[in-house]
Amino acid sequence: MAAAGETPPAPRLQRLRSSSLSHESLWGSPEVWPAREEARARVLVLNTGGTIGMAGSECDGGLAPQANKLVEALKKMPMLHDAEYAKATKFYDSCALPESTLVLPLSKRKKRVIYSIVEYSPLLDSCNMTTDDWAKIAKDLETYYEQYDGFVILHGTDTMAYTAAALSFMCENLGKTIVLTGAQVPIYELRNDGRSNLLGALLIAGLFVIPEVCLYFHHKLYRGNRVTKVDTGSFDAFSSPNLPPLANAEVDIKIDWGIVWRATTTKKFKVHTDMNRNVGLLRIFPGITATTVRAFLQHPMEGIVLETYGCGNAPNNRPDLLEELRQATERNVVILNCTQCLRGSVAPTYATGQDLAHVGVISGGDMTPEASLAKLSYVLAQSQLTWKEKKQMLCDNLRGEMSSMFTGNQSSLSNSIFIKVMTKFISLNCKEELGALIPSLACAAAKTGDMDALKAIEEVGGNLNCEDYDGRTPLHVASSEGHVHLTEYLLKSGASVYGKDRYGATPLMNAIEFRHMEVIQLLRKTGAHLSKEELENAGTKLCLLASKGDVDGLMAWHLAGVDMEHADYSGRTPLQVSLPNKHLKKFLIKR
Ligand code: ASN
Repeated sequence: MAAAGETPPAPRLQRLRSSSLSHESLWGSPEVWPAREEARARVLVLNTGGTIGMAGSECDGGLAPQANKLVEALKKMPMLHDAEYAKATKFYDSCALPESTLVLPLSKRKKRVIYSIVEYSPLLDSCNMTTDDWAKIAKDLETYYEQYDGFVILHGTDTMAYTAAALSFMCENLGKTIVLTGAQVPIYELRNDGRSNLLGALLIAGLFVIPEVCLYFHHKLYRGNRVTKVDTGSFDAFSSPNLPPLANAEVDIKIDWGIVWRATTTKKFKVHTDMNRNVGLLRIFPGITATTVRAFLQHPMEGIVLETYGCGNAPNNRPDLLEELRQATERNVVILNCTQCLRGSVAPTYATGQDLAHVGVISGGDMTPEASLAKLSYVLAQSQLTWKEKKQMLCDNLRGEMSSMFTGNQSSLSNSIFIKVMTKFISLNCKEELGALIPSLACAAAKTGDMDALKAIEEVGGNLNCEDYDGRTPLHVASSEGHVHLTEYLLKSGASVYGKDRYGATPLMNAIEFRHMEVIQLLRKTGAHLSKEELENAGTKLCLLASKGDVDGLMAWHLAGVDMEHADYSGRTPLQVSLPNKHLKKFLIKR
């Protein structure tokens, strides 16, 4: 037995050591294999600037970003870099960007978060950012998407809500976690919020698959397109007035999985970097002149967010104003109505609001002005759409930026009849306990291929991306079983192709293992890919299959995107170790 505090050797490893296969052939080179006993996540940090990395004072020109300083400073902060582990292991071996790679101390979930930092040049105070900077971030996310499990964007707080909202639209079919964060006080100062904000963002991006563009600040994770900066002098600088936080990082990090937004598609991640710049924000105020409104709406303006009073009201005793708005909408200038109030939404309660709708102004529901502007800029850049289609798209809920009551109904677990009946039936005395059964029910349904059961669970608001006790999701199970239609249904219901079970396996690895070719193709189409580590070990697996003449097994790896020329640990390729089998050789040569 291991002594207290000592880690007992994993039984699986022990078994392998005594088997006839050498451990190198199964686990890679000796200096890396001990670390396999703990899971690792790779996070890419894009440092765009902001106060978190600033220095200076009011008397010497004010705070400004400092280049080439952050990585070295982080290396000296034990909570953000485990120097001992870094020295003892080649933890950065399979990182795309090893030069500036750091590692967090082991998390409570027994996972290492390894993170690489890319520093932008120049680093910016976020007030200096433009749509070109959003496009640069989006392109980097696309470039490195397959090489990292999650992403953190360091950003100034002043325009962070705008960037978060813009990126939420620019990132299409997102399947991984993207977290923006920053600080109110530079990380180099004694009392600062940068350290805990960065740590929280890294843990969330590394440990959880929350396929949204999020914003993490002061122990809370928000949906990026729901936030607004509300305080210049508090560490609690952001508010998400119309949606509760996605997660609270207190003693534990508690995710509210029921509200996590998911792309319901079988399309791959891509970014849309073209944003329309002929958009603007116009805040109505008592006495605003028709000349001001006319000037604001003139060519080349294509769309504006009109910030109105209360629940979307503007003066209706001002025919000159209404006439300017009417003429603009007739010229196909889109006018999106948002409230000036921090919380609440546009509603047809008053005549003063209804008269705006009569001149062609569209309701923005409960969207923030930041999200409305970003949505306008994104939608108006969709050159393949007609004006009518663009207007419809503005009313649709694209990324959870507006509440569902403005676009259609969404069921919720807490008020469903299903839950009530089940609660009575199983004699549980609280709904949460039944909610805890959902993962097992959903995985069982996925195992037997019971689409109706899955639909029933979904109808009552059950999360089909839930994890069972082994971290396995219904998609893992359906992929292992080869249920193609069920897999497709789960993907279209928002299931993530990037979930890893406690053994580190993704649905794609499960489908490869059980050779379900159609499922492999479907998962690949949706953006599933092997990690760098899995690809590095693929050579050994391929050689093993080739030496047994297993064409099906090889085909599964091939469909998963693996090159048949991958060599094993000794440098031999599958072709070199394959049996003298004509079909097999032909297969390997053709690929
Ligand atoms: N001016 C800074 C910025 O937005 C404010 C901050 O980051 N706290 O870059």
